[in-house]
Amino acid sequence: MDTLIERAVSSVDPFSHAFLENPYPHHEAMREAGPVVRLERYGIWAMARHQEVRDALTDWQTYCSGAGVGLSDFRKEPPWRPPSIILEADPPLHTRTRAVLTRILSPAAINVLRERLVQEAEVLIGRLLEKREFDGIAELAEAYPLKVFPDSVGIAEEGRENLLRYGSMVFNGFGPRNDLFDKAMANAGPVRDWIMSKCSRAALAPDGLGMQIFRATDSGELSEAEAGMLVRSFLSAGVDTTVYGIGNALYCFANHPEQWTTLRENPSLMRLAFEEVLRFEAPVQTFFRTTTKAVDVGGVQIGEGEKVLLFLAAANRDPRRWERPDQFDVRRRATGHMTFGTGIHGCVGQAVARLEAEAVFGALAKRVAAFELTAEPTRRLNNTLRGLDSLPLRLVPA
Ligand code: OVV
Repeated sequence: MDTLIERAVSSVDPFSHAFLENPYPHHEAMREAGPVVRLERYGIWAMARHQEVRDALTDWQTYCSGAGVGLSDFRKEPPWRPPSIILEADPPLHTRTRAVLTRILSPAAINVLRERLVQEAEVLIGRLLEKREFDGIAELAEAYPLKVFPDSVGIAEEGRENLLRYGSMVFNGFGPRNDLFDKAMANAGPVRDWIMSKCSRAALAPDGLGMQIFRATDSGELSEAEAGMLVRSFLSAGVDTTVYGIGNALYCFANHPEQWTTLRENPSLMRLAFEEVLRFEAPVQTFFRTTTKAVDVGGVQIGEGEKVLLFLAAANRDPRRWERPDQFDVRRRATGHMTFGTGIHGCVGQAVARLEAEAVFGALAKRVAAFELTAEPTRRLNNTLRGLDSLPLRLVPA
């Protein structure tokens, strides 16, 4: 008997400038095309509906990470850097490394950073209020994480600009070898060397998150080399994600002033409001998985060893899951968005991300009535991340 299910095929390039500039119409087309879509340009599969993205993320036995979570299949071509032992790993290795970071980054453990992070946010916002006009990306969305995150890990001050360069390499590195990839990798050697030099025990402050990883070598839970690799994971995943997240939040509040007013009138909405930013303008748009066996997705057969592109940001606006998905609404119950992923690889640093956002937007809510755009924001295109290059702002004091 012939099947009635037609396989959806698309020629779209999800890493093209046109797509990255405005992905949302393409997300809708992919969601409507079917539960899974063949992207013939790269010979891969894509999922854009909330249910399918969630199901794939929670089934690590079928959708593995060990072959890389970018386009490149590590079983077929060498990765551009040694694979991450948490992001690009499966159980049992992943289970052991993840346990260490889950402990160090638990909400209770991270809460001890709160006072210092709030204090730093208040100092920075005070300075920006005096300036009145500034670039919300360079002077706030980048400046804040670049101060508090390496301070928390226990990294020296000198050379911290390499963190953004490395983040660009890592997140563009999940895409194809396109112009964005080549540009990010142009000065890869010195940037990589700087990063790796910060991943040794000797380079880390005694009281930071980095040295806490090395403490897990005492019990034999990790080797010395593995501890260094997990510090590399902190430096890979901990900066750009929060830079783009804080930048996107500023962009949302500048474009939706009534939502900022609602938030200021109801400070208890702060945590939900940041989740809504993550749903609505996801800083991390996509991750790949690789199938370990043939699988049926809504009647479509996917073979073994196939790359599957999961559109977290499209799941976040799936009308099957959300009412008025294209509306930014800080009162909505936005938890359940896919921006932190879910399942065994769900973002292990999410308590740090939320704490940074609460500190920055808590400080802003006390003193800023509105954000005015003084010029059009410009986008910074990236194979994985969505965010801005510049966001010219004027603060209206409360
Ligand atoms: C979640 C994430 C993003 C990028 C890099 C890594 C993790 C890593 O473990 O290196």
